[in-house]
Amino acid sequence: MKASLILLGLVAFASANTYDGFQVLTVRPQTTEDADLIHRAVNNLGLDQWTRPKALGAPVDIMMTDRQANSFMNILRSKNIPAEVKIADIQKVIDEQATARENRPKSSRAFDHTDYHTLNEIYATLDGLKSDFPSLVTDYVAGTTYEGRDIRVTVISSDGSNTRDVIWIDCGIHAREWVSTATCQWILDQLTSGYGSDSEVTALLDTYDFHIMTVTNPDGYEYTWNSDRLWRKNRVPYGGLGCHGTDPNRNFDSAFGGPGTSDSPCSDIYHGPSAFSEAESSAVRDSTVALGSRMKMFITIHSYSQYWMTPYGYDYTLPANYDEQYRVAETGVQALTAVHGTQFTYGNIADVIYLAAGGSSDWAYDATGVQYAFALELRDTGFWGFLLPPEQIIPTGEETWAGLKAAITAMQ
Ligand code: 0X9
Ligand code: ZN
Repeated sequence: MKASLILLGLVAFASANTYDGFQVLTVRPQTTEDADLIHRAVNNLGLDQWTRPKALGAPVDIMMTDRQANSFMNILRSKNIPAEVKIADIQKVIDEQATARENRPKSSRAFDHTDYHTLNEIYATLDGLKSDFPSLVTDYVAGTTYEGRDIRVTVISSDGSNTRDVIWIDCGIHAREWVSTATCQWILDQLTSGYGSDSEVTALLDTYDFHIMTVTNPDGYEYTWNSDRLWRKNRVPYGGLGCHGTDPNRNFDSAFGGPGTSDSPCSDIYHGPSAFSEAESSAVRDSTVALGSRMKMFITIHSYSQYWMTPYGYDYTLPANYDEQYRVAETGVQALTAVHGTQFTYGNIADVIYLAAGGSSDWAYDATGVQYAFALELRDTGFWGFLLPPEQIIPTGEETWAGLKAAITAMQ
């Protein structure tokens, strides 16, 4: 008995990914040769590139071991490519945040925006919303994941007629982007607590229904809590190589398999065996297609880098109504910045970050006819990256919600 318990403990420990001896470097390639060199190093060493901006001089954040960083730094120095250590000890940050979480007093409020929450806690809060606001909140299951979890959509509607125009918001399609999931919870809280008391929210909910997918990738999210804090994809085993996961945001039928995707199941940007092979992308497709012409805005929320992006990501062409989408994005960003001074860059995906095919917002714009399809990257610009401290959940929620309200109101 004891021996098997010990064994179980060992197995559990062995399966938890540790980031001991890992750091994040920021590199600023100055020339296309510099960018090529970085690209080759990332590919050859199989490094986890946290950001992939295409502009020369923009910070590229890359996670690697201390040993890799030493030799990489030597090469960069010899080529005069600016680089610095951004997060010196990743495991230390993960451990400190976990300890702080254990010691933080638990809130008695249904929504507790002072911390991130497990999948079970989030789903319990969503259940509670239905009983607390029976005339405002319903939900549906949009799909079931490989590991058997529900992918849920919460519907906030003040008339329940299912005929009003709809704002679609999904969060957490990438598991490690915790502030995205937290921001959907913030938005749900504002909508439900504000209806009838906050005039802006009331006006919005007298015009629109909101369909909110708070945890788009629940298997991945659960995995970031139990095994690997920095997991990005879903958890489907592929390729017989012991690798798991498709990037659901490369799996939409939108230039599937094109630039900025990988056909290796071991890659963080693996596009999957075929378009919509995955439960997460299929759930977004099925829910939004079912809304038909009711859907007026499609918003998918990621982190990090502080961008507000319009299509396209699969190539450099611009959508037919680019000027209009740009105007609304700009209005949103101005309102967002007005709250805490947070700067956002805005424009089409391919120019703001990089080419990436198979993404949800490109698909939504091309396939559903929605005229406003935005992909947001929330805080920060890399000081904490995916490990954004919980103290920043509320300010992030405040500014993002202000930006979204302004954008929705600015739509024509
Ligand atoms: O690469 C992505 O999927 C997103 N960035 S992230 O760092 N959060 O992974 C950007 C998505 C942009 N949308 C499309 N490429 N369609
Ligand atoms: Zn993402």
